[in-house]
Amino acid sequence: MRTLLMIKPDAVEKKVVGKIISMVEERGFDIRDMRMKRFTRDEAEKFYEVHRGKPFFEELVQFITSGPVVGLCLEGEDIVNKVRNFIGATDPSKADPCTVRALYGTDISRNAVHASDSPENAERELKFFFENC
Ligand code: FUP
Repeated sequence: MRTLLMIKPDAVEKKVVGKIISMVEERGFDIRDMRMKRFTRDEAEKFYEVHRGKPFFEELVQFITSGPVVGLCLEGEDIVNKVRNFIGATDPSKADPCTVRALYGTDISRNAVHASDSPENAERELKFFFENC
């Protein structure tokens, strides 16, 4: 099973990409592929399609296109759930201590990382970064 972990523009700007990748390795996750890119508005709207129409949609799209992001393809048993637990709750102030969002997130919209929430979404989201992952 595979999942997408995405390091968001706030974390790139804070220069904590290396620290987050170190956490991934220390946790023992296997990195299968990795790439930095910048989303176009069209890609961002498609990536966050499920949130279209919600009050935070426009801010979300603006934020995710505001700078480069780093996508990691992680592979392993039950990896979707494991990585969701590893990143913590959406709101960093509510995330468990020692999770990525608790350590490096700023607020609910600038929360440092994204991780796929199901194996189906993982396959869909990985395509934004990797053609042959
Ligand atoms: P998560 O799966 O934890 O990334 O959270 P959601 O899918 O619920 O939300 C996706 C992104 O929308 C979050 F990372 C940040 C943004 N968001 C807001 O900005 N405000 C909200 O109230 C909820 C989500």
